[in-house]
Amino acid sequence: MQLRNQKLEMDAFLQERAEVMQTWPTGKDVDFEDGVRYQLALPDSKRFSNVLAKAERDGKTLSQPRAGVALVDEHIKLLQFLEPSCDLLPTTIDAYTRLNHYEKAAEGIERSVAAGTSLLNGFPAVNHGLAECRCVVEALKKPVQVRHGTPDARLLGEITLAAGFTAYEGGGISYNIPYAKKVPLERSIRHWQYCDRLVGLYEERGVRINREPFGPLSGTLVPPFVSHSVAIIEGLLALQQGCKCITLGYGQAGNLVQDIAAIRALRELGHEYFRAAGFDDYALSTVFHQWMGGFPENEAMAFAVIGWGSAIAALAGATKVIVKTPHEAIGMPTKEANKQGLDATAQMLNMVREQVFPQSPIVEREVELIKREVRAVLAKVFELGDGDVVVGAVRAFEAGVLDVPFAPATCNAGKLLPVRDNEGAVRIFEAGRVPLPDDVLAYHSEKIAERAKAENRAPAFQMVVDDIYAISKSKLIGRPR
Ligand code: 8ZB
Repeated sequence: MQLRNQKLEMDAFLQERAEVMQTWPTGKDVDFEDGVRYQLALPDSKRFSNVLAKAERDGKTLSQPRAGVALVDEHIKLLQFLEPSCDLLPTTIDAYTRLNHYEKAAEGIERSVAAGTSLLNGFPAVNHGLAECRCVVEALKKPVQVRHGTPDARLLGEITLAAGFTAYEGGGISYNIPYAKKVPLERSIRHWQYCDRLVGLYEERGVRINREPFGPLSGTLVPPFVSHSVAIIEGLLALQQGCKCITLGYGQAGNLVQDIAAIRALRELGHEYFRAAGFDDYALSTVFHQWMGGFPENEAMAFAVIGWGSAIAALAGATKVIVKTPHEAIGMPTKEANKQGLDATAQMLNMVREQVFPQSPIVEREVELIKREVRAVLAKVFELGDGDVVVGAVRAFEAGVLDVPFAPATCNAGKLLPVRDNEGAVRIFEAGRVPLPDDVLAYHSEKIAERAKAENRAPAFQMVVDDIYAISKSKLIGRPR
């Protein structure tokens, strides 16, 4: 049967649930009713959606790190260390768990115990199980989100939500295309319908769980319209399964005007498409990711990248900002480096918070451009799906209508090529099979021609390569030397 954008039937969901819970022994400890009771007893201050809603009302941009280590006690110590320096907490899940390789994660835990240090790149929540996950939630005062990169996150969701985590990152597209090579898109979308349905069941019981599609995708020169199109599709899929608290995300591209316009366009387009689909009972917020591409190794330079991202997040009015660390170029940050990223971010947010970026026709124009691009792509998605956004999304990836630059998934065309213009905004060098209006494409070509002229070279793939490395080499635009 063809996968469609329909709320999963309860019987089918429960049957599937029984299977999911058997995929690893810790599944048997999960009891939904107990999860609901536990969630309802959490104080408001620990509920992600409450903190987001208050920030929306106050016009405040919140900060959130990434963090996760192998062992429960160390993970708690890490989060307690970061807690005073941020507004929202993460639990970043390790790569084995993301791939459902729980045996490997178990080995990683054992080896970490023996080594006296974390040998996993995140917290293996499934292996630790419900009670241990609750210890994490209990040990903290601020809300905690599960952050990962998992095409099949059903068991992880069951365990962590029953354990009292109040936000869940990911989506069937955004946790497949940038993260997996060979997972069929229908399969990851189907598995995320399950996750969204589970969140929807908590919602039905009065438990608000925040859902955040992963905005930045490959994190490499992704044009705003590409990630916005995916974010809106995943928002629609989540709402369809009963989710009610959605945070749409975007990864910093580097140009002031484009980044401010992108956050505005994302929020406005989100409401436009959600309402058009008949949803009105939902909360929408936005997340801005500090630069997701290559970082400079020099820590002082890395702080400048972090600072610029923080300034834009505040000026753009994003609800929260995901924070990088001065160790980004090297690998996993120490807890001290993680805190430094948060402190640098807090200083900038506090200085920029009261300032409003002036009304500007240039920003206005960029907002309109992004909106036209997203509408063109999504119109084609709906057309390909005969009105069904799931069918449309799968066919759109097959057709190269949805195309994420530099993503590993074989179901992604990889024909769209982005490049920076003369002011560093990400433009379309080659559209591949993405159906953008002719005048929009002409505008992108014009902006790229401006740069080519300034650099006295023809636009070519070398420019794209230069751009990919530019920020790590202390520039925004990859100019020839
Ligand atoms: C797609 C997200 C990549 C970013 C960071 C990477 C990179 C991944 C952890 C982490 C702190 C972790 N990241 N796992 N940061 N602790 N366990 O996510 O460094 O910036």
